[in-house]
Amino acid sequence: AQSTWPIGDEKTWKDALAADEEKDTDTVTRHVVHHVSTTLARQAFNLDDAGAYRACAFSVRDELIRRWNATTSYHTAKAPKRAYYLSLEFLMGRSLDNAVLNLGMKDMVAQAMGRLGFSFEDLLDEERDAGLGNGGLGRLAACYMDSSATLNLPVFGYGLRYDYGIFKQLIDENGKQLEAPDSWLQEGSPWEIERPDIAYKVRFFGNVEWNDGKAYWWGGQEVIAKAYDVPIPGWKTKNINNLRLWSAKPIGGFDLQASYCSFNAGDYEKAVAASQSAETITRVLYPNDNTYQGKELRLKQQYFWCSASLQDIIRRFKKLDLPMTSLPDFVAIQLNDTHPTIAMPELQRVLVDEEEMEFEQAWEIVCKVFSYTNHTVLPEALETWPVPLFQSLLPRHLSIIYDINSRFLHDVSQRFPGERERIRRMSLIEESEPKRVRMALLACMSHKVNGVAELHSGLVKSVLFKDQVEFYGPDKFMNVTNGITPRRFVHQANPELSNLITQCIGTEDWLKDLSLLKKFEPFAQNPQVRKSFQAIKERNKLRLAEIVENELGIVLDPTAMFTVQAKRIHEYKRQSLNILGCIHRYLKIKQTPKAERRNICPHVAFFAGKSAPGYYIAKTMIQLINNVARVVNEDPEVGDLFKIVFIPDYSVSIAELLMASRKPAADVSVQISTAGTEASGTGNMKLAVSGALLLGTVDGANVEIAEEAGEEQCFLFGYLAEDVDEVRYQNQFNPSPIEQRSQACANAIQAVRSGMFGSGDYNPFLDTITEHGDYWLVSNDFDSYLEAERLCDEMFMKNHAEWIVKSMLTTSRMGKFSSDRAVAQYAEEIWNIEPEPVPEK
Ligand code: B1N
Repeated sequence: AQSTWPIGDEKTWKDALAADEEKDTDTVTRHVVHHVSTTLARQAFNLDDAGAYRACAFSVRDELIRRWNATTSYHTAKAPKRAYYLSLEFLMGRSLDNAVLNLGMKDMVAQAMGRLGFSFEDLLDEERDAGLGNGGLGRLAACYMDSSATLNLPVFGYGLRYDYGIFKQLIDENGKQLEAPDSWLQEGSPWEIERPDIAYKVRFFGNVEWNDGKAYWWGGQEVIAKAYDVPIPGWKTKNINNLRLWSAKPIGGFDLQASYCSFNAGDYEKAVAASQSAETITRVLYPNDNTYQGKELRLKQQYFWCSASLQDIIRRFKKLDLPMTSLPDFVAIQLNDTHPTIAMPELQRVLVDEEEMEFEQAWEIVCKVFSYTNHTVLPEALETWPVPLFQSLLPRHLSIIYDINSRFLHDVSQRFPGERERIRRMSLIEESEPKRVRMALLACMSHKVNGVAELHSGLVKSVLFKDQVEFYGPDKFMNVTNGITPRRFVHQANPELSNLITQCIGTEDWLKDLSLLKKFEPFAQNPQVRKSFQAIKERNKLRLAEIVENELGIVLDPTAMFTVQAKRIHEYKRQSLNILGCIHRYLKIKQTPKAERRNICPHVAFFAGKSAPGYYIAKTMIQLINNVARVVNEDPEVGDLFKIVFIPDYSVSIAELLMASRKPAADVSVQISTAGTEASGTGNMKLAVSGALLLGTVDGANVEIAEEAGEEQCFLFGYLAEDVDEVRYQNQFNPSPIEQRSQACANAIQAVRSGMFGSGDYNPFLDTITEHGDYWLVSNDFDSYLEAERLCDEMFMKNHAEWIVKSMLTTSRMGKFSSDRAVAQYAEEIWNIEPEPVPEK
């Protein structure tokens, strides 16, 4: 039966809504002016680019919200099974260009802004990045939100609304990294919708009391989680999904009343201090990538976010008026790494303590609802929380974890009688001093565990969770290779290339089915198209060179080979190998007689990336890169043969610029992690779709990129993952002299020690290679790295036509690496959810 209209006159409502739906340049212009004069309270006389950007963004946001409302009410009415993506990081970058492209409004909006006297392209640069993440893990979450919306999948994101995102990186006059706070909300963000109506209480600390076998958790500190919603548009679809970010607020009413009662200066100040302590929870993103730092505030962030998200999920489920046992038919929750693992014991607590369910039955439900993605096998990144910290912050959860553990270990010892060592390894509690909770093993109790590239998933099964595979069986463990959104990283970032592909294959559909890129492959044999492809790359390189000259004062030869290594600075990613290779190249140029120098392939080595503020060796590497750059770039003998550029403050927007960009300028993609350490990498995919050739180790998704592109298109080198342990052991316990491992490496290191690149304190970093067992195999891989570079140079110089063909083949064969493919796989193989497109009326 048709439901009756809930309030007021139906026609009035519907006409008003319909009137807003017609969109053309005139109406967009009117809406923008409306926002200028009302939302901003400004006029043509005092409107600058920043203001015009905001007014424009607000009118685009209006359109997003209209469609978001339609999606929300459709999904609420239909109540399909949904997936919830829990991630502590969402690296969204900028939203305006992405939104107008997805909505199909770009031309209209650009025209409207043009009429009002602004350049739309200039306005795009007014937007601040939403930098609520560190690197690949956070950007992956953002790509998956984009793909879920594009595929019309009912996926809901949950994260934290940090007041401060990833810090801003500055480079001082000594080449060192400095950090400044990223106050991205200073001017407010047009892309979030404040939801004062959606708020939950979250408890910390306190006591657990038992009564009749029932646990009561009470006392401690309570704070409010308040929701902010970020609409997520998909490519050419009416569906708009939601990303809900929580912000911590003090419990106003309660504290205030208490301080009215016994009012004195001391209490009042205490109340204010308590409110500040509440807000501290979502103050700032932890700036570590791939390392664990056991801080109490971080565990508070994790529980705050998981508790609020679960309350929200359960409230939505309860509207269906079904028994709790059917929760897994309506809810799938994906854990993005172990950061949200506390959500598992939290759901158990709700089911047992609040819904009064049997422990065993509740735990079965919990395991069915959750699934877990592992993103790293590096031991230093694995979360293990000290038991005393857990005991004080989350006493009830600790007791639940102990309960689960004793049941679990009982099962293990039944299966493997007498294997005490195995039981010790598999316990959720590490018997260290103090004891620690192993979050990854808890997450493994969920119904599916996946790694993020074939090689990585293999290591997850054979090394990290070997015991767990033996216990649970192999079916629980799987691979979903990462992907990237082609909308942002090709269409938006590299519009000329996007247009060329569309022209050649005669449809834009490849943007939502990236496997269609293979239709571009035959055009690699077409000289006309080859010329256009090369021209696009050259224009992009020229534009990048202009930006580098304007911003950094370094003059580049745009015909030189551009190599790009853009990612967090980390020992395992081996910017060390790259910069020592640069020093080797520099020394070689200096040794080459002038007449022979024209045989050298001109090079520009781009570096970009942040180091965690407390990561001393990584910071030293940044300093070395900058100081080598200074010496090389100022050496007149070198000239155009070699330049080194460190692009400061790497962000999603800079990535768009460097990799696959409005200026996608890389010829060579540098992906040189020690084999077995980079779980997947996603920058490798961004660079490859834009036609950069891979110079890399046999690691992470490099393997699959080479498989797809064909090894002839790649320059692979270095020890294989299966051999790393042995080499490492040799380095540690039976080292040969560094000169024997690589004379070239030893020479480059010697050049640094000699003071050629200034007097920075490089020794602690260099000693990790020469004195302390070279854990990351820099010296062992050095010569094969140089050989791969040599082949790369030779091809670029001597056979550029072939290079272009290889570049086009690479682009054409990257269909696999769309995040649409990845998300569709999660939907089918893990979440068991279906597309729910909002019907056109
Ligand atoms: O996740 C990316 C992968 O492509 C990268 O290879 C991988 O390094 C990255 C703790 C992490 N793994 N672990 C983290 C980030 C923050 C933190 O606090 C760990 N990031 C990755 C996407 O799968």
